[in-house]
Amino acid sequence: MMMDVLGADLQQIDPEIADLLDAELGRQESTLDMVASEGFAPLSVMQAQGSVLTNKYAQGYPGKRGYPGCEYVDLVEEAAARRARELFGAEHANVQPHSGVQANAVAMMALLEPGDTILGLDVAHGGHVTHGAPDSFAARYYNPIAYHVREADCLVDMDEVEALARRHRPRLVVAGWSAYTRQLDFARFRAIADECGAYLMVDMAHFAGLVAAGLHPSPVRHADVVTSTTHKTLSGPRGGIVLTTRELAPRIDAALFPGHQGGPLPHVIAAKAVAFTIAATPEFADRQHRTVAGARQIAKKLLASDSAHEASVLTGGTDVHLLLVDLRRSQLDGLHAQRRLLDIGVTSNHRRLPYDPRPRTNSGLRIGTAGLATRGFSVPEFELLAGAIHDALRPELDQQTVGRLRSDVTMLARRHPVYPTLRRDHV
Ligand code: DSN
Repeated sequence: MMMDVLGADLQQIDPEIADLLDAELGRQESTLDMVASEGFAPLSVMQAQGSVLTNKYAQGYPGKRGYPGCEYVDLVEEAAARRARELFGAEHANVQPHSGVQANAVAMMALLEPGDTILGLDVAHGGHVTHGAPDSFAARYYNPIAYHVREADCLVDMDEVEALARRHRPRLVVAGWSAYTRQLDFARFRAIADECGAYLMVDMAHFAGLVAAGLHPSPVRHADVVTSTTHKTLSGPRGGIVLTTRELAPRIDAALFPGHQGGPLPHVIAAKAVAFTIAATPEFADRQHRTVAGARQIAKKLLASDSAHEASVLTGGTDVHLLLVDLRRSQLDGLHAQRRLLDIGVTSNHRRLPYDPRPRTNSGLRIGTAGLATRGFSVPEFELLAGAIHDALRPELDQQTVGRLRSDVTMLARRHPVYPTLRRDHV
């Protein structure tokens, strides 16, 4: 008998992949995700993303598609763009980028000619690869100059930004980061860009959720272009957006299509629309508050340590959803510390620190709290977890302590399931 391929369940069609998805659900439920660039998409977002819109080609923009049958896709994209504009107070939103990298590439293509100079934060100092790291498309097509954080306090050195801008006259100044824990001075970046006749682009991929909740200054009124991912603190589907002015909108849209891609992903655009609606709610704002409070709590616990050989925290704390554990004086390196946390059921990622004496194995560990706040963590849970992280990063650690810490983590994971209605028997 022929199998009903269109109607059959995944488990029936492809048990191998179905079992792997099930196993991944189990991993997400039973461990505590503290990778700072990750979050959990609500079921409603995943429903939109797993919808019939995946079947539709919609090259172009609403009302100007290369295919018929786009009447509903048009409405979905218009809703997503309108919600993004309203959420962030932007004049124009392009919701088609498949990722944050693509959003940055589109913005650069719209504003620059090949060979133009861009000024961005050094990737080893917390910048993103697309801001001009060697081997990135930005380094291949443009001329990247890096600014840095100061060695003394690890804060972005705005005097250096200004001096480099005066010397190199960049066409684009990029503000934004992948691993930084303080708020940037967007007004000063704007003034520096204006002085040398540059565009200002802010990549808010990491802190977009905080901006939406009013917990972080918005870059929108300062920047010519703001790019973001829609996952991370926004906890929507994996994807990107570009926000810009009415004046620059045609250039951004043309750089995306036909500049960079053919058909957009209408199912992902629908999921972005759902995520923007959720991000405008008081519940979302409360979650962002718990996110920042949790990161501060963990930082406080690590900073309270009286041993000079234990983990510390870069910049002495955090204003955002992540902290950077500073292991420069610890015998543990970043990779080792990442493994320590994994052993107790916490996922985080090691990262090179500015002025890192161990550039290969790294002296930093990046820990984020957005995912756990989405799971419902608040002060008491973050307090307990802060103690577990602190103990796990002590230079000496015995197996008995590992077992105790792992039980604490398992208890927290059980207390806060991610997707209770999807749960099987994992935790
Ligand atoms: N921005 C990276 C991160 O922060 O993990 C992903 O591109």
